[in-house]
Amino acid sequence: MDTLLSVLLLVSTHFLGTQAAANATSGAKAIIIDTDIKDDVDDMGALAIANVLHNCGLCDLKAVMIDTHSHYGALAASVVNTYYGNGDIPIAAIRPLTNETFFDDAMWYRSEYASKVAYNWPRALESTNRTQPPSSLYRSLLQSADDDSLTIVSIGFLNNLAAVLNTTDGPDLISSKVHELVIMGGQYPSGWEFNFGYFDPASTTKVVTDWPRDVPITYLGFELGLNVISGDKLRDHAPSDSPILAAYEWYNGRCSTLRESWDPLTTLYGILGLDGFSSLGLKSPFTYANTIGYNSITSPNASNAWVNDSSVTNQHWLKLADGVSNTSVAWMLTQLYAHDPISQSCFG
Ligand SMILES: [Ca+2]
Repeated sequence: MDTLLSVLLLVSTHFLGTQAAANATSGAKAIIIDTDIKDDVDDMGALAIANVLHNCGLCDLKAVMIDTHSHYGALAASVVNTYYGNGDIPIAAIRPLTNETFFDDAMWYRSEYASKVAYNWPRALESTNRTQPPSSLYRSLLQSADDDSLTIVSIGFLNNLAAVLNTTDGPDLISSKVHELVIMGGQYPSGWEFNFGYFDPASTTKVVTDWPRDVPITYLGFELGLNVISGDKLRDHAPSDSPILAAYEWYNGRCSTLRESWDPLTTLYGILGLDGFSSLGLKSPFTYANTIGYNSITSPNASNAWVNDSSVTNQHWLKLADGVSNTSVAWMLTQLYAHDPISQSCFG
């Protein structure tokens, strides 16, 4: 993946500080990230990728929506945005806010990072109390967006999007303004997965079932991210003051920065799609695993299964393209996590 980064370096020479304004007028792909940042560290990697590619002019990161209640989530997101010079990007958080921190009662070896990052790095967001609710920020962004212009990347739970769908004109707004919904969730062709079933399976059912059928949806499933282990030797590559590095170290513990890559892969596809790679003269690391059909929820715990219906062609799930290895994609992600924001080019 050195080749990819070299090409991006050549096509992206914007300096930091002026990128938000440049993106707004350049037609860069408008992105909203919807995240449960705090529960897993791969949301930090995903948000780093969104910021790096935003600074490269390859996307226009419009907002970060927090879909869990801990007030540390929005603060950690603000640290990442601020670290990359994008502290002015709006962050919205659901209410009520809590002081909940991560506790690993599943594997019993991972640790809290969001509160530590929040209170040891500069951030533009002083208090999560100052954020607006995601439903109102979604609505204002949808209302002001050009038709077919917004890509929503969901790397957490689907409660925020279900809330938008449940408003009177929400489905029409989504139908006219959203270009694509990209979701990390589910297993393919069938199974149970955390984002779909753990927190709010009813909202998952709402979004998967009732999302306007004229808007494409692309899913990245548990089975894909599970096998891409990124962050290897991150300390050797990232600046020592990187909050991304610190989060990976705190979360993993015992000197490891290795983590599965569900959210970073989803975000990379959400920004570059399939064509974004080919337009750079590169083969996409992703391909669609199906040509027809749609996702369906098959039980109250939000287990899912693909329905092979030839009349539906705008829903897909992702797999790695032929010849693309898990390790090569992981290395690309690791380099993006490690990007130094003071560099005057996008990479290096
Ligand atoms: Ca997540």
